[in-house]
Amino acid sequence: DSAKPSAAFVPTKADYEKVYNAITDIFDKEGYDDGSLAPVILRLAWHASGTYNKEDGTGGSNYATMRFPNEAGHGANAGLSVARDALEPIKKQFPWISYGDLWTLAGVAAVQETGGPAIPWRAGRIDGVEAHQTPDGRLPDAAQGSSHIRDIFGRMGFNDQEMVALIGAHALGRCHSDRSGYEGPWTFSPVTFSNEFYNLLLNDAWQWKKWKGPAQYEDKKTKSLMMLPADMAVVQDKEFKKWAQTYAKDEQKFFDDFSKAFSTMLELGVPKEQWKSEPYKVGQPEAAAA
Ligand code: CCH
Repeated sequence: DSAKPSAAFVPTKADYEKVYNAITDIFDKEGYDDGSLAPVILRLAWHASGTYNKEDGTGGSNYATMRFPNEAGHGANAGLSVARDALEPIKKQFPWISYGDLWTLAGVAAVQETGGPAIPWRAGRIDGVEAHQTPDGRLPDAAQGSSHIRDIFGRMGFNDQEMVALIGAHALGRCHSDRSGYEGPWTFSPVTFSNEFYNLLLNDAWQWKKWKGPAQYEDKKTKSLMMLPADMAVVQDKEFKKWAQTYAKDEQKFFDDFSKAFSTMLELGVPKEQWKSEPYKVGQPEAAAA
């Protein structure tokens, strides 16, 4: 029985399918934001992985150190307790899965169930200890521009194209004034994964929002959408802009590139010998049939 922990229990792909299905069952939540927990859960998977430093191998998704108060309290992680708490009953239901595997698999589900590409994923992360936590400041600061984005994502090992593809995840979800200080969604359909982020960034007129909060942009036409200064860098920087234009024109190319980069991101910091298999696709029709 997959629900019972035991030293002898070796989960198979079918067991991860069960976890995946339990995760997708909690996404719909009437009255919360735009009706889905998928965006905030995707953000948890990214913040759990994006602390990686390729120079010394610290950080990344391996140890799920956001469970500890210090890292949970980093400014960038404000509000992510919503996602961690929502996943806790699933950890109870499947105690054999590590937090790192659970959170990253939940990120995969968030992308796939909102209409995004299949994200290859594999198991093998282990729960670490408090000493594995990384210092504050490893995640991007939304108030900054392209050189900061290159520093932060370059430290994880990503190139320009991958950075631009990854930030396209802002098609999903919204900013919360009581979490980051920023406010509002990036697109008109914040629970649908699409290339809309690039289309809006390139084709809408944007102006600074006049308000007491941190400097952010609003669309001139409806004033209901937002962009962060770091988002705007994606069209202000010539090299970044080329990729934004590519992804605005070709959603399939965005999906392909996002899938590769995000799959890589979810594996950052995990030693090779820990992986239990080659990456596979969970929650896809072919997987269900297998
Ligand atoms: Fe992001 N993001 N993100 N982001 N993000 C925020 C929300 C989401 C930056 C800043 C912010 C990625 C890259 C960046 C999501 C996915 C990704 C917020 C609002 C800020 C600020 C938080 C709040 O108030 O709740 C910056 C800066 C960068 C890069 O420079 C990447 C990469 C990903 C995923 C691959 C998602 C999803 C959200 C919505 C969360 C929600 O609760 O709706």
